Amino acid sequence: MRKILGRSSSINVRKVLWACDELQLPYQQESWGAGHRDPQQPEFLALNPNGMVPVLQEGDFILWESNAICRYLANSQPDSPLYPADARRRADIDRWMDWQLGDLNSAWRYVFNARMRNTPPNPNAAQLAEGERQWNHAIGILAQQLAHTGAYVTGAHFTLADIVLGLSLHRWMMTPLQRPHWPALEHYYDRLRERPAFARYACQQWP
Ligand SMILES: N[C@@H](CCC(=O)N[C@@H](CS)C(=O)NCC(=O)O)C(=O)O
Repeated sequence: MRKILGRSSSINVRKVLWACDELQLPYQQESWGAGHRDPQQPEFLALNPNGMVPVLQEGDFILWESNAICRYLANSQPDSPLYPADARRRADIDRWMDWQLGDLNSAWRYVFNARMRNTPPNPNAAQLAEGERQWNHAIGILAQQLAHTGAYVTGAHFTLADIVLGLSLHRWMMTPLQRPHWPALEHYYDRLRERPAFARYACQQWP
């Protein structure tokens, strides 16, 4: 049986749960990570030396890195609309997924941790302002892309890129900050909210 190790409060675990949901793939979940089982235990480190969630386990096949897991799951179905086989469409989806992990993720850290996790408890005002500028700048790039496609991140269809960026956008929407008004981005967020899976993995409780 496919097993997903990780707590549902983790944005990276929720990417994988949402992908399973869209792909209708059954799984068992074991809650590891902050507030649950400690991923620094040797038993978990043997699966992922980073001590991070999520981890996918299918028999003796082990995979960590949330976006790689999402791709692997989509690949279990030939030519899934979430991750079409065409090389250029795939490269476009990969590009936005890599951008989410490599660029967007580093832009939200200071502001989100300060405002939503109280870490640090007395944040530096200049760092907060700079963090907010960087986060808004990155989301502005997504907004520009959505104004261009008029629908989803890579075009007319919902793909894996919308799962990973949809959760990131939800985090930005839920965090107290000065948000510029970008109509295409707001329409996109409304479109995502119509999906039943969005309500399960990007709800109020989990920014
Ligand atoms: N690049 C990794 C990052 C994983 C990550 O940062 N996981 C966080 C939760 S979102 C974690 O394991 N935190 C430690 C914990 O919960 O104990 C991925 O995308 O899978």
